[in-house]
Amino acid sequence: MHFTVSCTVARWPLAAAGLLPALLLGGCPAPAGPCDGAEFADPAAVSVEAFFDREEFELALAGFSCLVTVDFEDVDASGPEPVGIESDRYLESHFVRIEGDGSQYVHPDFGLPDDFPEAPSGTNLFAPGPVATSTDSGGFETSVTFERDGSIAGVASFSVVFVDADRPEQGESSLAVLGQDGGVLGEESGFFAGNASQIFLGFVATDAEGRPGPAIYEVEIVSGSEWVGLDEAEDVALDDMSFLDPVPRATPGVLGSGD
Ligand SMILES: [Ca+2]
Ligand SMILES: [Ca+2]
Ligand SMILES: [Ca+2]
Repeated sequence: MHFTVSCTVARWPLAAAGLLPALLLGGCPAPAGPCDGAEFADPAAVSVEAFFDREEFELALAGFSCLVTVDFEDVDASGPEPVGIESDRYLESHFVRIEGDGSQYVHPDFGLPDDFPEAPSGTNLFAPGPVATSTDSGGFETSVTFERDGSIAGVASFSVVFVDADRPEQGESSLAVLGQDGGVLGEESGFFAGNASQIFLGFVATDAEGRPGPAIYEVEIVSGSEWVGLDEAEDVALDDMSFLDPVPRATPGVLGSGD
């Protein structure tokens, strides 16, 4: 079973507001054909593959729709303190909910310029809260889900960039993608590189013919082992959460049961 979805870029106000260049820099391949009418595979018939190589990831999506990217550049975080954002900040514009352990923050370096000298896109990075206190080392886990047209939704790909994952012995970072029933479809953990490194990691769900299918309903991200600005154990920030057009689960006559 195949089904279609429209995904004209103009629907996203952020693109219209001048963020399209950032979106393109964030890894959106030039669509080989029109986004409207793109054919997704049946989510039940797909398997999931991980990519640490951005080019290979984009190749797996080649000619298929365009990626949507949350690059956090719309947040004014030019002051010294991290800026809190709501988990539904990108719900209307991107159909995505980004939820930290208790809160969510954006800042260029979270007070650690040696670890975060530059962002993968623009100047802003993301990190989950809560901020560390004298008795609590704060948050380091993020849940990403998708909602559209009043329904939870699935995506055929998800990628994110981990920044400064350089102390795995103090806390492993990981990325897991979950299916509609909450089962883990794919997971990578323990990856690391040098100080201030930027590690791309993406998952693509495809059928046997390589056609992407919207099988990913939730993404769980572990970024380090403490609030990103604590500087005691493993501090890791995130940027550029990208995914193919979310497809609502309950689409009568398209997904069948729609339950
Ligand atoms: Ca950014
Ligand atoms: Ca570091
Ligand atoms: Ca680190």
